[in-house]
Amino acid sequence: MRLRILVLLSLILSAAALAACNASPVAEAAPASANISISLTTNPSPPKVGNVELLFKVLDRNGQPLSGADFDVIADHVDMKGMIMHGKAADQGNGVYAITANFSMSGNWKLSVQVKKDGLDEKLDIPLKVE
Ligand SMILES: [Cu+2]
Repeated sequence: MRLRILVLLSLILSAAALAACNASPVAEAAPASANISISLTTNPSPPKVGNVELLFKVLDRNGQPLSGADFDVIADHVDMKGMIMHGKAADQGNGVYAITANFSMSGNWKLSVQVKKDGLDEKLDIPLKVE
């Protein structure tokens, strides 16, 4: 009987660990244009005031990872005028671009990203709620 309880307990624990694994990171948004789609994950997730790692995964029109692009990010605090951050996300390979942003305030932010590679030049806006 005692063994059975232990087995049950370990099953519950492993289920909880799996659930936690699946829950993070959460895709915040997946906007798309005719030529690319971008999915955003954040660390921590959901994003909180302070340093937040933003990971953008870019797929081309064929659904293939788009690497080697110039990836520009502007973060604008929508709730206020003139609170803007700007930077370049670094190519991590496999279509992933990373940048760490320091969000000094919670609320509604807008990430305006520009992806340039060869003849491609795409701009997309991604809303981001910071807790
Ligand atoms: Cu602000």
